[in-house]
Amino acid sequence: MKRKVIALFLILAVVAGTAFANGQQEAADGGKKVVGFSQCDSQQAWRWAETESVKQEAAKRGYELKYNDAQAVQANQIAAIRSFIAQGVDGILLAPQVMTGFGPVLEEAKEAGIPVVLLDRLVAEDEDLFFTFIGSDFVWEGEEMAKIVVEETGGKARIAELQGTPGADPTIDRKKGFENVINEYPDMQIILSQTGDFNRTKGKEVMEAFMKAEGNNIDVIYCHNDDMAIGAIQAVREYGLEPGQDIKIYSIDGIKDAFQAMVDGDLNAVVECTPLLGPQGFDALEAAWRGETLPKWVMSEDGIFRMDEAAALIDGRAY
Ligand code: GYE
Repeated sequence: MKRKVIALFLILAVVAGTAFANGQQEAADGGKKVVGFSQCDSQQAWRWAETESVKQEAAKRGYELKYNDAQAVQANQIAAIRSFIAQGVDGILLAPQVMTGFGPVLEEAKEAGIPVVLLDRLVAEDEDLFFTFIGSDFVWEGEEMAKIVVEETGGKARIAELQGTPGADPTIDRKKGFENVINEYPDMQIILSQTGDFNRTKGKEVMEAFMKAEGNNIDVIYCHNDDMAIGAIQAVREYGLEPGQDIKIYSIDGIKDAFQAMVDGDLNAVVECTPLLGPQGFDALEAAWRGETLPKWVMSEDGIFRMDEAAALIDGRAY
């Protein structure tokens, strides 16, 4: 009997000791950090890669991640950010759908003392309302793409353009950058231009309409992202022309499917735009938590890839 009491006492002591030790540790490091990630859309391969990168990095660093997919509706995204604020998260990663309309909710996050890091797209709001923007130089992407098109067409082409989501900075700047270059060449002309919403299905639908209207007059298709290019390739083929040959096709992002399309001879070149922003996103939040400042734009390094390089590189692509 006595021995049982002692044993029970020892067990209780060990349990209590462990609880105390855990409590101390939590107090010392403030507990597990909670981060909200508001993703604007999940209908694109590029965004799956970005979401994976964020999820993996959160797990690696031991943070709890609250994930919300706004399904391409800005109101959903604003509601998600409000809910993150109400839950008292320690930081927010925001991949915004468009540039405008986020001011009020960003004010609310600021008042709550929650740092917001913008991933992959910028907002047209006061710079004090976000900690930093991590993403690519979209004007550069458009310019580099146009230089390749000029080179591969001898500076003479009738171009159909598939634009991204209206009001998003990659759409605005990829158009601007491309036009900066082709405006120097009188025989380079955009004859059709419409949004395909950065989306494979819509890209295909718009391209089908373009083919019906001008099928045999199009020399080049410039797509603001790879997903739309994959849709455009299908539309060109269904129309009875050979993508990559009869009509040259160019796009931005560098997803695996685009590399495969280059290997297959359907896509002529891509300018890269990396979606692997998780590590930098959490580095930025940690800097904010330490009270440091970062430049308002942490620019990604991107590459340029032509059709003939794709076969050697496809296996090494991380997304
Ligand atoms: O190119 C596209 C995505 O904002 C950089 O948006 C991103 C772009 C990317 O939907 O595929």
